[in-house]
Amino acid sequence: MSTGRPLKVGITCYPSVGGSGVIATTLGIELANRGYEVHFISYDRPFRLPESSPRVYFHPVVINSYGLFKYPDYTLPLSVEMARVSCNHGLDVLHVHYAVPHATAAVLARCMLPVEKQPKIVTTLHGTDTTLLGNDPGYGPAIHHALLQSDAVTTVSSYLKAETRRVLNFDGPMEVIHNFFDPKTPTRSREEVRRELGVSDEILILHSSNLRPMKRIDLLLETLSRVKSREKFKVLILAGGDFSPFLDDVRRLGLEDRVIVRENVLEIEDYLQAADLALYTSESESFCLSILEAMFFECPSVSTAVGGIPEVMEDGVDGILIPFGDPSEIAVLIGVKAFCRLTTVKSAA
Ligand code: GMT
Repeated sequence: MSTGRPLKVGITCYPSVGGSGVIATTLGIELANRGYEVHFISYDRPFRLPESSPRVYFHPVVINSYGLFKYPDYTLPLSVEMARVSCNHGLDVLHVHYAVPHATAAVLARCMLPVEKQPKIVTTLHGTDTTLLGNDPGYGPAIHHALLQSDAVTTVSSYLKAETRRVLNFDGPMEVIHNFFDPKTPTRSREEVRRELGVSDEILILHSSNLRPMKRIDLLLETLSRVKSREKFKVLILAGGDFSPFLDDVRRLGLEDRVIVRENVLEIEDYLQAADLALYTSESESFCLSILEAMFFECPSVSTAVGGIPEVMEDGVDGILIPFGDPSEIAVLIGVKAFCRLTTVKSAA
């Protein structure tokens, strides 16, 4: 595509805390830094999008709830806004992150426009849009159709590409573009952050996620309650969302003095540098951006070896991979291997 000017790109993503929104926002900001004009189109301003930034625009989608509708509709107003922004700003590309409903809305938006105003559509699959919704008969055919209609499809891991072939039976081209991390400089020192958390010489275990069911927070807490290590440890949960539904479990498992929660944190780098070890007990994961983020700060991870995670971290090098399932087994591994070996890796780094 050669227009002789920097491209104008529309980006649609979920604005709430989550890996797909983080990737979409970081990408948009970087494109704008490189001279592209970037238009975010979503029901809310993406949480990592600065209030004002050169060449970056935000177009909110207004959702009405009409009496006749039992459920408010997002797809149609989103597609109308995509078409409006494409037409008024001359967008060259609509890049949608997470297929449902964004890819379908983009295809519909393109149909509303005259041929000369139609943008190319790039769809990036992030995970559950294939692994969960792709398997749902109420969504699968619509996702398959939107992928067929997209000009380019990318997935965040080879695992997700293979799953998209298998689950959706999609045989078109797909490019694997792994998640990336563009770290900011921490605003406080490691010592200051540990002081804020009330952590001194204890080992600080980090878990950072949006707490959705496949993250298996139940297993995470169960695992921590079974760690028999004589080492003292605390657990910092960077929660992208409300952690309160898990507080009963924290109490039941006697972890009140161990667990520290910070919700919807923007300065994750401050906390990443303060951690000694990261822990993930996901049952399904297309990539796991949080492991990559921890890795940048030389924080090794103990994680279940599911989905695309083995593409992110090498067992025994960046941390330890464990089969999904038994909290006792994970706990033993944390106690024996991780506490002894991984913390040596961290302190030697
Ligand atoms: O697919 C999801 O559940 C949503 C998405 C998100 O917004 O957090 O998560 C996925 O996208 C991330 C960024 O590409 C990946 O790092 C996560 O592994 C992936 N989550 C799952 O596959 C469960």
